[in-house]
Amino acid sequence: MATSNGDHKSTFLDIYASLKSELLNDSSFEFDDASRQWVQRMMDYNVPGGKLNRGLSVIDSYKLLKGEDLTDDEVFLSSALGWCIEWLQAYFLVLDDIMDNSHTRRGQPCWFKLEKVGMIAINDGILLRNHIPRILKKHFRGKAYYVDLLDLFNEVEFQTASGQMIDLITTLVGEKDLSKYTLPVHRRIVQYKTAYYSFYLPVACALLMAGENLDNHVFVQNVLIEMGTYFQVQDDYLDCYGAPEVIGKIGTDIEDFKCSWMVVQALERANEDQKKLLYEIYGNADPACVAKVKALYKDLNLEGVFAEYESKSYHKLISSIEAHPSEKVQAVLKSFLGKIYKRQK
Ligand code: GPP
Ligand code: MG
Ligand code: MG
Ligand code: MG
Repeated sequence: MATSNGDHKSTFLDIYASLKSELLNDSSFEFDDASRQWVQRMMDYNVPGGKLNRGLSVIDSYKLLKGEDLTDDEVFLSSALGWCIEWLQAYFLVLDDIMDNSHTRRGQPCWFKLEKVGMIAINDGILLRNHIPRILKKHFRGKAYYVDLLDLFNEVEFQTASGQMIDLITTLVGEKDLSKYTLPVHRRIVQYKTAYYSFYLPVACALLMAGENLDNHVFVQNVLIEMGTYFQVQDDYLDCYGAPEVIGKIGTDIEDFKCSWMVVQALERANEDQKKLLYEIYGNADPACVAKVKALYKDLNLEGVFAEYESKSYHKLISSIEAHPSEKVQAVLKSFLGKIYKRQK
């Protein structure tokens, strides 16, 4: 079977160091000590500290598609694409944490929370976003799939920003109305804000490297979107039940009046009194209100509802994957699913 993440991780981290150093010596900008130091610290703080699942998946997926060991050059290129996704994620998270008014991320204060950073974080997010086409230009300009790669990153960024937009306008302060929080609304938000960039993008990068035309892989895209939806449901669940020391962030979905899978499930199961209570207190940042919402989730046994959802989704995904004619593609999809099934962080 496939090489596990662990085998590639140290090489992957070495490649981060080399991409970073290229960016810090970019000839299109005259860095001085202060600006080089700022960008270096900003990248180190925001880019490499996550689980790296998305980035590592490009290498793993490409290896499974190729069916044999990768050359050093292929390891470098698939890792560079993996890092582009981690850069994209860093850019999204820096900005998302401002928009969600979050406290911590990956076990440290959110970047914008640092005293010296504040709203400079917005520009840092823009810089991180600009690093991606610079990495792609330097390492992929001569490849037959270069244009498709640029197009892929542009499409996926657009889809994610659109998902973020519906996440945010659904939550508009002053228009707090729980009656619009339904499963189809939730599904639409998470498909766009999470699934494309977290699941489709890594596999699509590997497919492009393998010389495939993405138009022939709509089935794969659909499976990955299902997987991404399942992943964001886990994220919503962990926002409420995950231990901050483990997930590295403090949940804010209840305070932020988010259209989370949790509240949607609660609304489906609540009796009239419970609904009334939810309408009154959901979105109130007072810790006593947050605690009451969590107690209601407990009364409605959302932990059990989630456990059932998790196992159902897993089995559905496995049977979809097994319907794919290519064993290599099946292996790519199963390996990705294996990385997230029953995740605790
Ligand atoms: C995650 O939602 C969504 C994103 C990180 C996409 C952000 C997109 C932008 C264009 C900024 P979340 O808020 O539930 O994630 P978390 O729980 O990690 O904060
Ligand atoms: Mg958000
Ligand atoms: Mg957030
Ligand atoms: Mg979340």
